[in-house]
Amino acid sequence: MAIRDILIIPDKKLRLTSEPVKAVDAALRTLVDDMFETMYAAPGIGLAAIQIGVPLRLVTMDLAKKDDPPEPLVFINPEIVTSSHDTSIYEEGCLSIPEYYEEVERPAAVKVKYLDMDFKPHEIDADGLLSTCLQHEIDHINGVLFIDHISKLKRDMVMKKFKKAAKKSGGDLASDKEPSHHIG
Ligand code: GNR
Ligand code: NI
Repeated sequence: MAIRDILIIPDKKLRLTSEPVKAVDAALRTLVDDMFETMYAAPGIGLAAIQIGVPLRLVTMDLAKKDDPPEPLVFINPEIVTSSHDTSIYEEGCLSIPEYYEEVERPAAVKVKYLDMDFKPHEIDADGLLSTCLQHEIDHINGVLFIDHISKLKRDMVMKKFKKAAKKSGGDLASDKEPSHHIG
């Protein structure tokens, strides 16, 4: 098992449309193990494979309360079948947009079909945090981020901040970094 690096915006890979998982083999099991290790270490309650740079339609999740036993969930090729007309608002965060939190309005309930690790199909009716988290992760596998659901003004501010941070820290040659008198 290994903790993998989580991609941070503005990494372009986060905008890819992920490809369906074709089979559960040893490589996929290792990937799922690594996703759980990475998600628990972060810590986060959900992770899409693309967040560690793998463009597959694969999601891990654990919504167990702190101090309760872990409840690891795997969703392979998840799809929203139906969405409720009524909506709910949750404050969301994303491991690919660290330390930024904003309220997002989404359908309150969704019916989601997916495959399990035996490639057996399931359908679940989700509401509450499970509904929000499934929609957030299914967005990821379609290259969509939660900031796409907030105002353009807020989104532009967040993108600007993370683009600046990426430029300062390693995205560029050392010679391209701003002089030290700009630090602080
Ligand atoms: O850890 C996470 N918390 C969270 C909180 C509210 C709504 C969605 C999430 S998912 C997020 C982890 C993540 O970035 N998954 O893609
Ligand atoms: Ni996320």
